[in-house]
Amino acid sequence: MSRRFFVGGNWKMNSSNQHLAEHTKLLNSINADDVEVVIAPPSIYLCSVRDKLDKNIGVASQNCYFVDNGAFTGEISPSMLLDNDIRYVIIGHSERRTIFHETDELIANKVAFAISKGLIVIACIGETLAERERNDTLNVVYRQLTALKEKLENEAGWKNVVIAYEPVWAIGTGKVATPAQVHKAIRDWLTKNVSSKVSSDTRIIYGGSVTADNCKELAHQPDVDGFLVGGASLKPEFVDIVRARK
Ligand code: G2H
Repeated sequence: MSRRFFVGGNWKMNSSNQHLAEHTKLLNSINADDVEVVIAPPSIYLCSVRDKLDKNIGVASQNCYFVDNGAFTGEISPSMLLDNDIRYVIIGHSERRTIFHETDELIANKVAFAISKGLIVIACIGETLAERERNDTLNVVYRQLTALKEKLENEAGWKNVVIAYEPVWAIGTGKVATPAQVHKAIRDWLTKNVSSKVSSDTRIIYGGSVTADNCKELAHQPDVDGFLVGGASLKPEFVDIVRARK
């Protein structure tokens, strides 16, 4: 099956009512039905962005917890997201892993719970600079994937997962990876450890300093099925990134 190109805009802790009013107008003008476009604003803006965007553009939370409700101050649950027609969630972003000390196990629990509730999960993996310099890139990526596999259990669990490979050293630094080799390794890992169907169906997207200038070359690398874009997703150039395959 052919994999639909996927472009996520991860606004991180940025934007404002004024910015999102202007930016959503621009996003609605993109007209790229062959691309799955998903915008992840800070949670306080989720419903406003949902209301302003055309229905063919998805909205993602940048995080969620693995319990439906209860005494978990500051958290948001998958059922609350779905109750508000937010159908996607980013889980395991390196900023959650490094700044907020989220472990592989916590992330895997969150991914599995979100999937079980019906969300589409953008699951982030990737190595730090130190790990890369130790030649540990694939060991780290395989460890993060194995944690997911242990919780997702079967093929069906992977159906609504988009894997975002984001080398930490490339995030917001202007340094861009040449991700084709790692993407191929991830796909081979899926073939060997999950199934060839999951391997051929799963979108593996790249994140880390994607811009209008480098997106075309990246978009045509084998096994790169789209992007998770940070800084550039807040700017007009995001439109060019969505159209990177054109
Ligand atoms: C990686 C990416 C978005 P940026 O975090 O997830 O951010 O494009 O700013 O490197």
